[in-house]
Amino acid sequence: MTSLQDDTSAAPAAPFPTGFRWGAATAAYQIEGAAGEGGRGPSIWDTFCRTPGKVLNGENGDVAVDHYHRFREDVALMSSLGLTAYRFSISWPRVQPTGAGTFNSEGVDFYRRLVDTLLEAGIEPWPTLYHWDLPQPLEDKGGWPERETAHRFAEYAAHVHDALGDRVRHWTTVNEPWCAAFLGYASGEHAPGRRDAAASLLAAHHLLLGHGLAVDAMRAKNPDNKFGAAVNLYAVSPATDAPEDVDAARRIDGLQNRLFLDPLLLGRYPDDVLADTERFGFTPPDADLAVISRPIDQLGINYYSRHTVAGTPGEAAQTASSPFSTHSPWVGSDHVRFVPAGRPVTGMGWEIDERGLHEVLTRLHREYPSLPLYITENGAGYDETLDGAGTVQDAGRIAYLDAHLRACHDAISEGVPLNGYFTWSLLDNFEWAWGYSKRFGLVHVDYATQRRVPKDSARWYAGVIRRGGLPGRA
Ligand code: IFM
Repeated sequence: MTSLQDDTSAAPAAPFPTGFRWGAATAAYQIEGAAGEGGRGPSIWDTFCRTPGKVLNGENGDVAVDHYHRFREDVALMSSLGLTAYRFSISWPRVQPTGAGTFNSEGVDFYRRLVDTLLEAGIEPWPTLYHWDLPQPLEDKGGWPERETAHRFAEYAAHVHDALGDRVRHWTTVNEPWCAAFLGYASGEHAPGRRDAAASLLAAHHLLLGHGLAVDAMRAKNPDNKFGAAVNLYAVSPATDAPEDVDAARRIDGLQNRLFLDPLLLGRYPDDVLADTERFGFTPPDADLAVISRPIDQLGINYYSRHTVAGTPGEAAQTASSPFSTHSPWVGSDHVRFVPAGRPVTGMGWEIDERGLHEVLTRLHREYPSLPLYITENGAGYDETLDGAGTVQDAGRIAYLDAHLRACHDAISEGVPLNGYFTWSLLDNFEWAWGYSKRFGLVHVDYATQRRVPKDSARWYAGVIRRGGLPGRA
């Protein structure tokens, strides 16, 4: 073990509040497998993975880490780590194979069994209703750019709530709508692989509308439940003080953060983002904003890194080419460049910047006060293999988690209402367009045998949970 491991019986150097949720997160398509079992219908990710050139090595989630069959073993692993909460997603096509009409009781039963097993283990279930696996028949009818998809989502959410609402208290509607909208419909790096800036903005709007409609539908059934969405937020900095860099930072912050936060929490789209996107005909109906901004009980924050951006001298935002084809750390740009700031990177090439998490948390508290916050994802992906001793000495991940948890601790000490932390991820899994090449798990999975082996980070995190906080620095 690394030097961060210390005597877990000692009082923590950085204690977290009593009742703080200590969790880990996963998502259905990334772990379940059993793609053709139990009456599950096809999703856009099944289709995308079968499209040549879209996913590294042509891999897919057909088997993934076989969680569908091994969920009891996985819940036992969670218990051994001492998790108090587990965030997972529900596969819409498993529950409602065509995304409309008939529901699949076998699919719903899988989640009933999972939730019951978690509860028996004393682990609070935190389901997310949409983590990117749209039923393919809904995409065939236009997908998220179609308003009808938001209504279908609310219908599905209500059905899941009927089945699990007596056992589940905390509900997340949509996960990372930025990714679903812009990677899915603008840059095409994610399913369904479309490249249409106008459609991606409509997708963003309808994901938000679907969130609001789902909250209404579920809250009507149980107003005591807690509802929210999970957004992927970045700290954003201009590369220099030059006006074009400052403007690039404003644009990227607008598209990445405020395009989602302002409608959800303030009931309006940011004027500057509407101006930047006007040329794509994005004129969301005002009436929808009342639904989108229904009061939520919690906001989930997925945080990984900071964007440092530069603009092109002399080029005004309004005349620049589409911000969407360039608004991804994975895609080059002619008018906004994502520039390295010289920090160490994870195996994904993402810069490690825990102060960015502190910045995001304190900003949320300042600009959207009093909202209970949860880190619903935070973690580090690497290319890893078992070592000769049959374990993974993932000191890099431990350092990443330690630093980010210290940033959370600082924010809490400054009054930020942060109530829980879910690391991404419990298990190594299917990392979307990266296939199985990048591992984010606390637990290593041998994809050939499905054998699970806790990494050093799993033992380290278990110590943090047992201690109720972080160890002293070595
Ligand atoms: O694996 C993903 C997850 O599905 C959504 N958030 C980011 C993770 C790491 O890329």
